[in-house]
Amino acid sequence: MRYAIQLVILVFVGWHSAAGLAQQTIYVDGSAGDDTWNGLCEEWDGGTCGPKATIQAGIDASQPGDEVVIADGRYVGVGNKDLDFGGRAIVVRSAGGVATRCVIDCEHAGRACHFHSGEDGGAVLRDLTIRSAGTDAGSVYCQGASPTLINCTIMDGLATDGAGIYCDEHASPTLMGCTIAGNTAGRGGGVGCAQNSNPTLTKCIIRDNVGSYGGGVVCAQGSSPTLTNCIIRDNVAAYGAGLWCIENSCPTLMNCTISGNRYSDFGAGLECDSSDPLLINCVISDNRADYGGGGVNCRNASPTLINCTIANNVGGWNGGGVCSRYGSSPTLTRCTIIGNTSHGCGGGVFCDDASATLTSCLIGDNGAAYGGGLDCLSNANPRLTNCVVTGNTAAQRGGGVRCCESTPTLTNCMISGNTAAEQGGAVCCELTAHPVLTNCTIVGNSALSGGAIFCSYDASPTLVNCILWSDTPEEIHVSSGSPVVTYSAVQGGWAGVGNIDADPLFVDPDGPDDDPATWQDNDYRLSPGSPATRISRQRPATLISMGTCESGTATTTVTRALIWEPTNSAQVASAISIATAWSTASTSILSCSRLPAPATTRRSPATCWPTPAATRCWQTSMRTVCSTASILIRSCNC
Ligand SMILES: [Ca+2]
Ligand SMILES: [Ca+2]
Repeated sequence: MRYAIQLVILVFVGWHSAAGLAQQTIYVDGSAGDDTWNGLCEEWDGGTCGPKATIQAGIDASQPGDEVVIADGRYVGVGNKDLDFGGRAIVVRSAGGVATRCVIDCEHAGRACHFHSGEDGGAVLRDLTIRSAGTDAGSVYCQGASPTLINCTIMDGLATDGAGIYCDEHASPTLMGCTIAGNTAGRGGGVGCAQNSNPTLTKCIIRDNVGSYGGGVVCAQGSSPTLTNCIIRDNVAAYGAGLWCIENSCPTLMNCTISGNRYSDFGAGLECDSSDPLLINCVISDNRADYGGGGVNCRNASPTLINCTIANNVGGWNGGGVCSRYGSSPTLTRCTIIGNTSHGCGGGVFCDDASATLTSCLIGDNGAAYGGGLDCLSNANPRLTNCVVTGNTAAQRGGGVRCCESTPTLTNCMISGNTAAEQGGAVCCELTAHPVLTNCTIVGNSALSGGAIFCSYDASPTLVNCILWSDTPEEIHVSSGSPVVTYSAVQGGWAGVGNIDADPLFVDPDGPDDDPATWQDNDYRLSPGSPATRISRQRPATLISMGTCESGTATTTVTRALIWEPTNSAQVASAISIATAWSTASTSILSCSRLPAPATTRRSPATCWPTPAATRCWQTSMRTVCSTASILIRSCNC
């Protein structure tokens, strides 16, 4: 009997919904309408049929499945703001389909819309401009509701939280093709996410917003939005001008550009605090922080970046590109970290009492006072594998890498063409630093002393199977300390088991252009018959190559692009799975990242030996932010 009753109820509900789906169009016309009319006629018929005058009257007259169509114009005042769908699955859109011509202007008193009745994706705002809200939260406020916004512009709003859109209490709205611009809030000038809210933003632009925290986007209290093909630019905040992620919030960004965000103390592009975002195929460029982490700042955080370009960012004191502190451990795979600067430590990457894992990354053309490419300070133990550290500059010590009380591990890395005005052109080791370099080629670096390696204050680097050659004024300079060098080729010689002092016979160390300073074309593979190849037979069996690579052993170039525009969580998971598989493949994996235009330090291609000049365009249907330059790094598996 109970089953039968349930069945009857289901049938009744089904019939009722079906009746509601007989779609009607409710017309709203602010200048020619009247709220006493029924809304069913676009123009008044002289009786009761004519457009409503206010948007709320149109919504109130609608049934689930209806469309409320708004004539172009500017809508202000009661009935045209603080809109409430009342849980209806309806489409509210402009008649003309052009957002700029149909404007809901809140005149800085109230918000445009408050979704708080469990609305789902069937509740739609489309082709509208929402402007000048003045409220506690959100020009559009989604409170435990997940509506859809398509081709809307939200601008000039003022709020305490999430001035553009605020997502709260498990709200997961979908935004497609929206622009959120010029809004101002205490937290989340453009987008605010709190209390496990996971909005999805696709092809959205979040620009010129201002917040004390999170100028563009705030992710807080376990909120993990997904942004695909989005641009987050020119936002301003004291912390996290682009994105501010705190309290275990782990957004996913794919094919996004985070650029030109500024005036942050820390984390101008992306600030991660106890949060682990995932970024794939993203560009983080031209962001400026006053103190640290121009591109990315990590505080007890472990973000993952795959195939990302971190370019031309400025970290005032530390970490122009990436700043890792307070036990953080970011993972960067096939990333390009290029042209970043800081006045203090770590032009490219700065690790302070923290680690980082960099695989198949390029750290090039960065600059700082200490550690032009990478600075490791106070128990910092980053691991670099298959990386190229090249063309970086230190105004004082450690052109490529500086280590202070730290134990970084560099395996199969190329450290070339770095410059320090004082000590340690390639690697400067200070204060009981114990870096471990295995299978590394250190070549063409220069400094006042210790072109390749400089040791002071009881530093004790370990080098195995390395090549140190053509560094000026000498390869190794020990002020105090005890470097241990074995099975290595060192120009000028160095005491140690298996070491040789013989030209390793690089294929073409200055490249086809015969200029050692232009590192892009320099070819540091070993020629057949290189003494470094012969000596390699004496090395421990587990180590198969001296330096980063030998000629004639390179496997077929493999270039793969992760081009993906996921439309659901399963596809996102699949993309992550593929990217992860690539990052662990043992054959030649090339990293290609797009550089934003104009990029002042565009290089192509950069590698430890010539590769086909592959120019690739990444698919972003938002716009062509991609690739007139492609930088390739081949990880060697000689
Ligand atoms: Ca040459
Ligand atoms: Ca050259």
